[in-house]
Amino acid sequence: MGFKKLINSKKALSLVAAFMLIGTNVLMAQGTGADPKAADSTSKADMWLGVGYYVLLVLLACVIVAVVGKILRVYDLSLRMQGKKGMNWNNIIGVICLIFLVVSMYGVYWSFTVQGNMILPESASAHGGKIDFMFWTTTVITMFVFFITQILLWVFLFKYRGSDKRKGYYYPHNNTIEKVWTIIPAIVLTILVVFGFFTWRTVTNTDNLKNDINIDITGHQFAWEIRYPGKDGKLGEVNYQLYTPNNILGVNFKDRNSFDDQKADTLVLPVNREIRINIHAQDVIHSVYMPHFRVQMNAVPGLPTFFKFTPTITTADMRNRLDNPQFEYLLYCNKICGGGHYNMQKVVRVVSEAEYENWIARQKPYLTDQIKKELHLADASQPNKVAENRIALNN
Ligand SMILES: [Cu+2]
Repeated sequence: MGFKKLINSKKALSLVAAFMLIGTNVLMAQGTGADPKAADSTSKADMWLGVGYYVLLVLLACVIVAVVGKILRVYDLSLRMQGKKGMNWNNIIGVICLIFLVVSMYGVYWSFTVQGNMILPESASAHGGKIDFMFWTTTVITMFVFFITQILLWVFLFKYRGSDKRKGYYYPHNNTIEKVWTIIPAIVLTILVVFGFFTWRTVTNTDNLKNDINIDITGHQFAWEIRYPGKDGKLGEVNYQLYTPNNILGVNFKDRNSFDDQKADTLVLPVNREIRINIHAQDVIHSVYMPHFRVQMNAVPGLPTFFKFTPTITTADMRNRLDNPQFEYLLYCNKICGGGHYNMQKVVRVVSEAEYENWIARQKPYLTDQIKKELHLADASQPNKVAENRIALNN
């Protein structure tokens, strides 16, 4: 094969693409591996060793299959050389199809029993039941279709495997079959989509916003920042242009509502109260994901989004129900937003109203002494002075 031909060959190109992909991953791993923690870099090295191990395992399996195939081929040729009838490849392929069906069905069973146990516990929010109902309806329908089609496909392949005794029946077209397999999936999918649309509408219906708690959640590479509205229940405005290393959310202190805003490390929520989380992103798209509450909403830079929900089970209650004293609700990032994406996690704690009041009273104000100094604010309780502050220059 000439060099030009090699360059043009699809195989060579896909090999190069695969190597480039692996190379990018290694580079990204090195980027985050700059972390001084030695333990972290050891675990990274272990991870790559693990990946290498599985890649080698797959290659080994391919070699074994190729060798067995060659041995059978040689055996087949030697039979023919002796004037005997060679191996019946049609039967072999037919049986392989049946074996594949059995093995893959066992895989499905394994997946249901082993991974099925990792399924989320009951929903801890008022709307979660609706999402779960949709999830299970879709799962049951798709599983039903999956089993029927897979069994038909592989049994058909076995039953009608190539044979010298019969000839393939030429059957080019049948309008009825075309209609059946187009119209039925179309109806089922339409029902699922319309059903999903109405569920989403009820989940995101914001007409009855009363007495809710407004909380800002801001994503950046690679952490979530949480801001509570303080006693007035109102969050001060944010503007990314006001960002400073101390005022990392770019809170606008010309807005009086921002004076009593508080920052928190944990997202603490009172049970059975409506929560409105306002979602911001400062760099790339992140996604607020709280699976136990069946909540997910993208965090898009420049386009604040929100999600409203009501937690219904306290953390303590859930620990009892799951018989797991370590259990915590978690807030994750659900967009692969860069090398430290896995680290974007916060604990969410659902507590009683009294515990919440007690906790919120102990949270520090967002307006720290450093920010006051930065803004030349001698005393934040004198909002009149704010109009003259330095941030005016930023506008
Ligand atoms: Cu993220």
